Amino acid sequence: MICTFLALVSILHQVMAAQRERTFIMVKPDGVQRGIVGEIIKRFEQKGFKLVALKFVWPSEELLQKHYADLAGKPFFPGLIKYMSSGPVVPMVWEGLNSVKTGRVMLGATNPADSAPGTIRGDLCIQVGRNIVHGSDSVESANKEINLWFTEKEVVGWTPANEGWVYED
Ligand code: IDP
Ligand code: MG
Repeated sequence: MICTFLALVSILHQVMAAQRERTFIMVKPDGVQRGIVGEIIKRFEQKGFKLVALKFVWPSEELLQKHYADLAGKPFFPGLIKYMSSGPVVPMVWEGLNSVKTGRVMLGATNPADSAPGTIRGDLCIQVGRNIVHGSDSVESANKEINLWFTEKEVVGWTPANEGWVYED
């Protein structure tokens, strides 16, 4: 009986740990130019998510075309690539329980006109074509984006000292 219980607890732990997924968050060129990088990092840090990768790069159009491949047919695509390649960006990987879904909630709606106050876009920007930050929309696209922007070595596994105060198990 106790063994069954312990086995169930162990499975539960594994499921919870598996959900400590990774999401790809990127401060766009307007976020960098406007000096909002620290504010965006602060929100993810204060939430309790764990930073596992970060860099400062001026991305090529080729990389951005791969990143936004799903949107290639959209009328705003050329403008999007021009905007995103207009200056340096800050790609990051954040890890935590449901980080993909929660990350999107923290970003707010794509169009800042529809983003709720309290969200990053809702508080800090105005127009959809200058919405300061990107966040993965699914675990699958997060994995694709992480592999596109980072090498395996650039993503650093570590255990924060406060982990037991962020998660109950
Ligand atoms: P998301 O960034 O919230 O995931 P997507 O639909 O994936 O939104 O669009 C990617 C990016 O393309 C948006 O964040 C925004 O910068 C840009 N974008 C989306 N729709 C429009 C539009 O109607 N006009 C201009 N830019 C747009
Ligand atoms: Mg998207």
